[in-house]
Amino acid sequence: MVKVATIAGSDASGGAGLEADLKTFEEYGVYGMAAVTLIATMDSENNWAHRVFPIEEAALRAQLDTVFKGVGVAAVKSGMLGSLYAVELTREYIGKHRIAGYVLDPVMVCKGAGEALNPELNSSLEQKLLPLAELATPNLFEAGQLSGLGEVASLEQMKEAARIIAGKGARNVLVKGGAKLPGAAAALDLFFDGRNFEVLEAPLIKTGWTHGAGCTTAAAITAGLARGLSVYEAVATAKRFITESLSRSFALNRWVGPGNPGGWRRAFA
Ligand code: PXL
Repeated sequence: MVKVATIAGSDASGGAGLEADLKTFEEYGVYGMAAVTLIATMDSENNWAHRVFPIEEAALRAQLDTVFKGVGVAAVKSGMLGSLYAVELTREYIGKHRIAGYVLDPVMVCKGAGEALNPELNSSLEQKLLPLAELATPNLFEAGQLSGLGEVASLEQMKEAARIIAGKGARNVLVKGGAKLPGAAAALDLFFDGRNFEVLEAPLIKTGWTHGAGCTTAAAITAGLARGLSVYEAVATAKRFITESLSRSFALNRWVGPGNPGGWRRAFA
């Protein structure tokens, strides 16, 4: 059995975080494990306001021991870490267990939350985790932060950000423009392997229900790597996966709608 793990927050609404990761791993036919870093909750009676409950350090370490010791995970993804000790522990376990297929999803904002979560964590993430990453998967906002460019709003700026982020240690970078690039006629992401750029395009899916798209994409790439795909193949496959997922997204309630990882199965069954 191919085993993969996510180090991520729990999204109680089920669309993002480790819930999205585990659903995605299942679709890829790999065995998913999870070390939860924090629990995010949302208030449906107060504008879907987010609250974050960190998991204490000893509990996170004990989960990482459970996940890594004697298991042989083929690839690992990290998502929302939420604390300096979660960054440190992630570095320690990825390093100690020599995880070659480490996908760093540098989650800094939740859709709907607006503001950056724990901005003071960003430099720690950059210094401690980027150098271990086989792939970093920033969205436009995160690419702007990690690169120091601030705003990233064009393909040229995506390229510049990818180059800078690779220079900080990530072996490969996927800047996820998705539907967010101003004026984009397609969902457009940029892959950089340290030398060459590849632009990945998919049809724009006209939906506001995109919760969890970033988590799902990074989880799909992680599962692809675990199954032996090259980094580029894993990225290109994940692009098709997220497109199917978003084409079957739905309203969970009046505030939020998740993608639907099962869309893949329905499309190709
Ligand atoms: O979509 C980013 C994200 C990641 N991880 C957790 C979240 C969210 C957004 O809600 O709750 C746990």
